[in-house]
Amino acid sequence: MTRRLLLGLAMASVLVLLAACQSAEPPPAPADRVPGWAQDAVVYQIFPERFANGDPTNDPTRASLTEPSAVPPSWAPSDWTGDWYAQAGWEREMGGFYESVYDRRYGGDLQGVIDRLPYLDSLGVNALYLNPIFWSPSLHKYDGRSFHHIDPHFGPDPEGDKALIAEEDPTDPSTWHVTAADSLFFTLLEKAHARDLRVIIDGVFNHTGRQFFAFRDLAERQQDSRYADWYEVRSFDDPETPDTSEFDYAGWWGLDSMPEFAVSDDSTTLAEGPRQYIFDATARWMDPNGDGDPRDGIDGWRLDVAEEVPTGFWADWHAHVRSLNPTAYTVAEVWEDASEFLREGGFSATMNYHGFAYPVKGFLIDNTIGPSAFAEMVRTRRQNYAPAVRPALLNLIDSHDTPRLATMLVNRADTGYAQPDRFDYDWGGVVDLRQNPDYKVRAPTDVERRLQRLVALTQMTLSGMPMIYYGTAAGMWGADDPDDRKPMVWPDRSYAVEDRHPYGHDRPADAVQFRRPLFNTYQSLVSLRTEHDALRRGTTTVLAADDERDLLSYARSHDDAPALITILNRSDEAHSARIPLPDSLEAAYEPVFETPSGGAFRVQQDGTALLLELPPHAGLLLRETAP
Ligand SMILES: [Ca+2]
Ligand SMILES: [Ca+2]
Ligand SMILES: [Ca+2]
Ligand SMILES: [Ca+2]
Repeated sequence: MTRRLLLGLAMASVLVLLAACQSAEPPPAPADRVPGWAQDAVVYQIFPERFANGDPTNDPTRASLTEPSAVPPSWAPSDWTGDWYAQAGWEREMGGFYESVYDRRYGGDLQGVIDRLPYLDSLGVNALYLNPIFWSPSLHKYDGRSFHHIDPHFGPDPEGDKALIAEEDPTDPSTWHVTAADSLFFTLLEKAHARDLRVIIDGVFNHTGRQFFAFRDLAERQQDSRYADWYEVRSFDDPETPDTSEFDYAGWWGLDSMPEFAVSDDSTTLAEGPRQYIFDATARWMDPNGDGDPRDGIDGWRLDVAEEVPTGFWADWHAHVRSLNPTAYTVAEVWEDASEFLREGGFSATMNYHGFAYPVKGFLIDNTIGPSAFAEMVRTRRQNYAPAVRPALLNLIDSHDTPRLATMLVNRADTGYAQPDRFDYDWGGVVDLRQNPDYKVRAPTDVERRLQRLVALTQMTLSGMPMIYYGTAAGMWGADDPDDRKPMVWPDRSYAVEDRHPYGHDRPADAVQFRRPLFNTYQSLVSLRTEHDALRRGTTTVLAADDERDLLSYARSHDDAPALITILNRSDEAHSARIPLPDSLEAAYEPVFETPSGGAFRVQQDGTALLLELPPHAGLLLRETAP
């Protein structure tokens, strides 16, 4: 970022930038950037290495790791059902838990996703977001080695795929093979689409790994490489000094392991080499057979660290994307307000940490803000976006980048934030055990599970596209990366008790198992959302925000569809409440969902008011009855 700012300060660049702005097409209207299906979507996020191992024969090998020589020869794939904090022999040789955990591989793959499509269907979601699936040696694959092939270890023939890929000229798409892994991904798309599940994949276009074909060539041939202008090289190696390498380049966040693509001379887009390559790879996944019909391709992209790539690139890329598929959904990874950026870059939406996850942390998790502040924060942050964008904002609470929801609840704070603006949401100094060894790793209590259900109820009844992180509905817990990437807990497998601690601290022995009642809650809520237009498209009216008693109630209504009313009691006390209904919402209501809780609910109506008795930490959803 700094690098680009500096470049941008050069007068010549400023002039070019101004000229470009004057002649550029205005960004497309929001309605042309947000596909109609987005407002009806409930998304499930899959971290492929940890979701399901459908094919043990393709598991990563020691030789496939980023630096094989850095791990002991006894390295082997890890036990899917073992205690997360227990280290295998090869790991103990490497040192403590956090020294070895990034070299673990569990063997999750695309066959695993295909095998578990019925599970995803049973939860009721209708879209999948897959973390990166392109070839990369790491477990997370944000350091790509190619963008035009699926990771060979996600498919049935890793070594065969690697041999095929070696025959290609990566910059010439006519030489690209369809590998066995590529082909299995196309099968996944076909099977997902047959179930009306859309598929969104991760595009990491800011940087690559060091094994990326262009970077490897550059590292070897230096200024003679045909890829010399693909990266931001600061200095080439001096052959006169054979013992030292002077080769230096820009890396994402200063990391040598993630070299950043160069930008164009006027710094408004990416350099031509990577730009053209990304466009070619984009077309491959959006219309695999190239017949102009995108139905055999993906349905959308999540764009990693989007703000670190020039906005002009995104505007052009979106024109390309929409020419391939006018109903593609694109979601930027931006953690703060992204309204201006989305407009200029042409995105459909952003990951809604700012407008959803932060306020939820403040109110439902930590309870350091009351319902009125929560409602106001959600309303004003949402209003920054164009009306067409609002229902497509990706409302998430946890992801591969944050502690899991259950663990945020276990560690809920009630005071003293280091980052008050975000309620310490995902604040590294707090949620990462390496910086805060007191962050609790235990399973949630019953009260914490009740609070989790309030979060789920809120997520499924507010405006925005809900996204459920894998395992969250199954009851998984875990601190920030790497502990938020444990292998998925499946109902048909049995798991070791989790009783270790990464630093040997005392902790309870926690049974690791699929939590059917919690899954049922998510299932009911997803189904209610799918069933009711008002929850997906409706306007939101706050009916009560009682800071004294921590009660929040809001209605969603849409045309003639039945209205729904959400009521949340975040407090530790039972409360009775009288909630008057405005004229527009006058009707009879019946409960369609209540969170399991320690006490009894009572719902009555007195003319135009709801009379409620609510147990502590309880949530209720009412629906307008047919006249
Ligand atoms: Ca596997
Ligand atoms: Ca040298
Ligand atoms: Ca096609
Ligand atoms: Ca994080």
